[in-house]
Formats: sequence, structure tokens, C-alpha cells
Amino acid sequence: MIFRYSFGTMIETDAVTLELPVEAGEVRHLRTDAENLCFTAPLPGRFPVYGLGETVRGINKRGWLYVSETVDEPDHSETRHSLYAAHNFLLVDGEQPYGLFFDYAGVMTFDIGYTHLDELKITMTDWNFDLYVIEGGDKKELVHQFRQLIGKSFIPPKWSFGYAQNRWSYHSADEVRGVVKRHRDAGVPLDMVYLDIDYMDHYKDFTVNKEAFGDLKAFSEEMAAQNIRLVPIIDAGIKQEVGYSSYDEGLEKGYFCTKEDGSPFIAAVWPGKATFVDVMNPEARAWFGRQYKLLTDKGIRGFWNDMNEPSIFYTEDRMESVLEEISGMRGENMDVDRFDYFQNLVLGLSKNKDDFKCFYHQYKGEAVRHDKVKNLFGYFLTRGTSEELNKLLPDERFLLISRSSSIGLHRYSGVWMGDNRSWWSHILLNMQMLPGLNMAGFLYTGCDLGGLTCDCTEDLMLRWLEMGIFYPLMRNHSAIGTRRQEFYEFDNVPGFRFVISMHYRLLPYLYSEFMKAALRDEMMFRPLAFDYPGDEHAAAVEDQLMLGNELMIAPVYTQNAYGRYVYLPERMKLLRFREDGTMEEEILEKGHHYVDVALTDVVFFLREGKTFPLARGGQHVGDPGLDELTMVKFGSGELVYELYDDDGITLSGISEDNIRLLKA
Ligand code: MIG
Repeated sequence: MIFRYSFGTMIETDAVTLELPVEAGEVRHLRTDAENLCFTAPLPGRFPVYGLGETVRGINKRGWLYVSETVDEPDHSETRHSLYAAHNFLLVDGEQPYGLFFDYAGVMTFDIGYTHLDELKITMTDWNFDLYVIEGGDKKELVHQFRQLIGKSFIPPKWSFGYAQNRWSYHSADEVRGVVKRHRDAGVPLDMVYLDIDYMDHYKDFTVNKEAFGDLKAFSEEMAAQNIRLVPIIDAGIKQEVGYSSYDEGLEKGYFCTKEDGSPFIAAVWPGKATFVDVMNPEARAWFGRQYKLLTDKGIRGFWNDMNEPSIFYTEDRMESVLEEISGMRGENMDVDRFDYFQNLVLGLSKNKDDFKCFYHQYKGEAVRHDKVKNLFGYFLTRGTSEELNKLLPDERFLLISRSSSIGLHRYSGVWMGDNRSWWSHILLNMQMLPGLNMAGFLYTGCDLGGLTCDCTEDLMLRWLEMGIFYPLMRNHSAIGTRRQEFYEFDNVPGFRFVISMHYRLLPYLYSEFMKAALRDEMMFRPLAFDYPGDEHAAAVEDQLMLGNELMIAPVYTQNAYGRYVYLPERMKLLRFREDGTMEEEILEKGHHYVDVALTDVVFFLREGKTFPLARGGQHVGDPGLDELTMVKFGSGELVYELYDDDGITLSGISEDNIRLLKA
């Protein structure tokens, strides 16, 4: 059962696709305090709270203050309150678990046992929103109801489930050719190379640096002949430059955000001074989306939308006033306070909160200040992209991921988990984000394997890939200035070949579980407690997940560890795949176990009474080796697996009819 409550006049988010009647009475489960713009509820006993999508901290969200405010936050440490996303869905476990969804464009906070250990307090910025309370059934059922409320998840092409290599940046077509060649020569599978900002001409969206990348169409065809797709980045800011058509046209049509006086809002990002599309105006975001034609015409079918929180390096106005103030400080004898002040003048130029209060969108014929709708920026910009790509590519799937998101975007694109670091703790953090993202409808997701910033080591890369092989979006990505982390930069090439190949051996399973989750509004990755309610050990597990209906995963995420403790909520079969091509099977009883995992071992667990397919593997997603399946089983008698397969490309080809029963 879903109960809808409506307060004030909300800014429409289109997050919800079902129109429900508005309830009249008191809000269920929560105490409403309209005067203080908040709701409270007790958090009983040890019951976990789940949800909030892409955030810091654990699977169980209890014990921290989370702020739904989309920010470009490269520090994913436990001190933070906000990241790139605003996913206002919460699942409060208890004797009778319930779900909450705040359909709200503004900034809001979730104090989940932060101020008082046993109290939930949710505070809004204003009183204009819809609240949905979901009841009835277990945790899986509550999520299922929520997912039905918000509509079907985005489905990208099958090739986007392959392995991707990226670095910020590959600077030329030749460099990309080299990357591909190293993979192919070493027999390491690869499906995609992402292009970061340096493929553009001076960081201008929808342009190409022709000197370095030549004819992008010819290059993308050359790559396609080797079964490689190029995936170029698109940034949110459009360079302010007369004669650059995206700028000229957007300005002429009034498609950019403006200042209070109606003049265009100018802030610097990658290309220097830039404008921002007024995403609240459906025409403006469609116009933005139509420009992807320049890339689709070149045969490009994959895109990533970055910097769309939106991120701002500095605004024209603040830069002016800071420079003026600083010039007046020349010759001063600064004490520590004054020096701090001076430093903060400069540091405060970037992503300054006040800057988000000085520009406007057009919404239903009225100017609405950006901070009231900030959480919708990445969502609506990427939605515009997706809707127009659908028109440009009729009945064709495309790969699209966004950095910023709010609920609703899951219908239009996937997300990556932003700028993580080459830290061991981030293997775990990014794994802990998975169930929350799945609850929010984001199934096509993954993190930068090996970590974006900081230096990666060989063992970190291997361990991260051993987790990464389960991600639908499996991308090795690293930032400029960091140690290179393509597999061939390390010593153990056979080890990398083996681990990455395991992803391709698992692909029929991963693709099936992904597609069934999308078609049935279910989660692909679940906390153990969702499958084993009532098991108090399962409820406490933060470093293992259920994957699909057959498997449990438990990655190694600490350095110099050659194994780890694993909790088995029931009897399971441990599967250990070794670099030499062998597979070991061992039945383990319910309970706690220490499991050996050598540096290049791939280990996971199969539930009793279940079977799943394992492919011979291949060099890319279209490789016939992916269709040669053997069944692995745990249990006697005939076991059945629901395999999903389709043409991987068309939209009309997506259907439950593509499920075949495999018997083992
Ligand atoms: O300010 O395009 O999350 O993946 O490599 C950083 C450069 C901008 C952030 C993205 C990251 C990308 C980087 N971008």
C-alpha cells in the first residue's frame, strides 16, 4: 500500500509515474511538525535503516546526518553529508518495516540517529512537497512497490555490460589505439574506451579536437570494427564564446539560466567562462539533447554527462569582488586569522553555496531561484539528453550515465559513483552504495575501478576488479597526474587477464539478473537482510551482498589480506576460480567462516537449490564464447535457471518473453 500526502505547492519533479489520490489524515508512522518544517519518528532497537541511494557510509544508514543536496564532492569520506545525488527514499526496518519517499526538489536533511541515537528526524527547507509512505510486506516488497511508483529503470545496450577502460585523459586517437591494442594483444577483454574532456576542442561540448582525434566518425568506425565503442564525455557548462554555435543558439533562444536582472549567468568550469542550460524549461533541455546528433552522426552510441550538480569553479561576479579585495590586502602584515580569511577568499570561489542562490530558472512562466531546484539539474539535463537520443536513435538503445541524479533519472540513464580514490576503503564504500542505488531504481551503475584520484597499486587494482566483475558498469578509470592503472602498467598480466575474463564468463548471468530486475522492478544487489529477514547476523553484515537470486558476493577489501571472514546466512556452496583456470567447490554450513582468497582468486557463493550459467568467456560482449554455457549447481534433482537474452540493441526487443528456462 502506498499513501500519498501532499503539502503546499510542490515543484514538479516527475519522479513518480503513478498518480495516486492524496490522503487526508495524519501521516502514518511519522510525527508531523509543520511549524519546524520537519518529521520525526522513533528508531526502535537495532533495526537498520536502508536507502538514500548514493551516499557516504554503510548499507545501514543509522548514525549519521545526510543532506540531500547535489554537490561536486570529490571527498567521499565519512565526514561528508552530501554527494552528487539526491535520492530521498528511506526504508525503515522494524516489526513492520515501512518506506518513505519525499518527492521534493529542495535541499533536505535526514538525521538518522545522529542527534539522538533512537530518533529519525527529517527536515525540509520549505513546506512544498509530496510524501509517499509505503507499507505492507517485507523489505523486498516495499522496494518493489516503490519502484512501481517511480517507473521502469533505464536499459542500456548489452555491449555496455562489457569492460571499459578510461583515463582522464587519453589525448589522441593514437593513444586510444594503443590502449585497445594492448588489451587485444594480451587477450584481455574490452568493449569500450571512454573519452574524457581532452577529445573536445577547448572543452567545448559537441566539438572535437580534430588535430588529436582526426575524423571522429572514421575513428569510431575503425574502433567498431574491433568491437570497441567510444564513449565521449559531455560537461554541463557551455563555453561562452561568440561564434560557437551551442553558445550563440542557446543565448539567442533564451535557453540559459539568468541572473536576477535577466542577463545570462556566467560561471567558469572547464572551458573557462560558461553558461548553464535552463533545465527547468523543457524546450531548453530538449535543445541540449538534440546536439548529441553531432556525436550520433559519427556512430557514437555511448555518453557520460559530467559536472551536472552543477559544479562551478568560480562565478564572474565573485571573482571580480575577490580580486578587488585581495588587491587591497597588498602589503598587509597578516596574522593567522587574517591569513585564513585571505586563503578562504580564494578557496571559497569554488562551488560557493551563495553562488547557487544568484541565478534563476524559468518554471511555469516564473523565475525560480536555482537553489530551490538544484537537485533536479543533473536529472533534467540528462533526461533531456536521453529523450532526444531516443528520437535520434529510434528503437535503439544507447549507453548514458550521469554523475548527478535524483529519483526519476533512473528511467533515463545510469549513474557512476563519482570521484572516488585509490583507497582500499572505497572498494567497500562503493559496494555499500549498490543496494541504495538499486532501491532508487538505478540498476546500471558502477564505480571507477582502481579509484579515480590517488595512486593505485597492483594489489588494489586486482582486488577492486574482483569486486568490479559483478558491476553492470565495469570501468577502470583514473585521473590525470595519478599513477597509470591500465592492467598493462602492472606486472601480473595473466592475473589481470583471468580476473577481467571472469566478468565475461559471468555475463550471461549478470545480464539476466539485470534485465529481470529491470523488467520486474526488483533489486539486483541486496543487503543480506532482505533475503534473510529475522537473521540478526545477516542484518549486521555490511560487506557482503546478495547478487541476483542465486549468488552472494563477499569481496576482499583490505590490503595484504589473503582471505576474510564471511557470514553464511544458510548453507552455501563456495566457488573459487583460480588463475590457472580451475574451479573449486566447497559446501559450507550456515555461520561464520574464514575463507582463503589468494590475490588473483575470484570467490563467491551459490545458494542451495540454485543453479546458474557460466560462459566459456570471450574478448568482447559479442564473442560467441559467451553463448557456450555450462551450469553450476548446488543441490540435487533438477534445478532451473531463468536465463534472459535478447538482441542487446533494440528497445522493441526487450521483453519477458526472452526468458528461457535452463535446467541443470
Ligand atoms: O573536475 O573530466 O567525475 O570521471 O575524469 C573533474 C574530468 C571533472 C569529473 C568526473 C571524472 C572525470 C573528470 N571530471
